[in-house]
Amino acid sequence: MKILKEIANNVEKGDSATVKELVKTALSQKIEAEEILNSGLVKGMDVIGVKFKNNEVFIPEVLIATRAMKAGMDIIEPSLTHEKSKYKAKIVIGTVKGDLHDIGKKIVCMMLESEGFEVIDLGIDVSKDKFLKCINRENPDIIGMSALLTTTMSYMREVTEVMEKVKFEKKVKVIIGGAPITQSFADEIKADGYAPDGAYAVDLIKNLIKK
Ligand code: B1M
Repeated sequence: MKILKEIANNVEKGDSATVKELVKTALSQKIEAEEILNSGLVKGMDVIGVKFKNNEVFIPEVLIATRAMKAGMDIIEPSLTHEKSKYKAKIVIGTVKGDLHDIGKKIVCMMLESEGFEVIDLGIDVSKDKFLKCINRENPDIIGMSALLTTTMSYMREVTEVMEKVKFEKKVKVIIGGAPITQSFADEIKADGYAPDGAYAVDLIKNLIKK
């Protein structure tokens, strides 16, 4: 669809104002919010990701594209909220210590909220102490960790290790995700699940809370 391509192109260019307008227009054309997200906004970020990797763009361009992506996400967020589902669970989520990437985590939070889950977003650079304090304070059903760097994914293991006792006492489950994460890494660090994207995270949590 032409408008989705234009959204992707303008995320890539970092033109926040145009992204906002295009997203509003796409919604008024009754294009599903999830489609705008996945085939428009995320597509644009994907292109920036490849260019960043190939040294065709640098951090300033990536930051400007991030801002444009977030501007679009703010517009679609209310449209993603469907009727509250019968699934009730409290989820605490954060990007692990040392890692500042938060776009993917925010998408996951938005998708979970749209399913009626209660989400507490601890933000970025979240230490194991902060996760633990939050478990004791909030009694969540699920802890979700996100990491985008191969250097920070190992911190997830530190969190699952310190959580081993409390996980059992509080009956909390741990899920992980982010570009470098795999199911085998999740198994290795004894996480209860891995989700490659937001939609999968929703299904994974529905299954975990049934158990
Ligand atoms: Co960064 N960065 N970055 N960066 N950055 C990557 C991740 C990189 C792959 C780029 C590259 O080289 N190709 C590379 C990592 C290489 C590696 O570790 N192997 C990289 C690097 C190297 C760096 C710096 C070290 C660069 C530097 O300073 N020299 C630095 C590190 C800073 C730090 O964190 N300490 C850095 C900085 C930045 C910016 C600040 C400029 C910016 C982040 C802005 C922000 O997030 N507010 C940025 C960005 C934007 C990227 C890329 C281009 C895009 C990431 C993104 O938002 N993708 C990225 C390249 C890439 O991934 N292709 C890159 C879109 C998003 C929708 O996808 O985040 O994968 P994603 O989320 C998905 C799934 O992964 C999953 O669902 C999401 C939705 O579908 N998911 C979960 C994510 N979390 C989940 C949690 C779950 C379940 C699913 O359950 C809890």
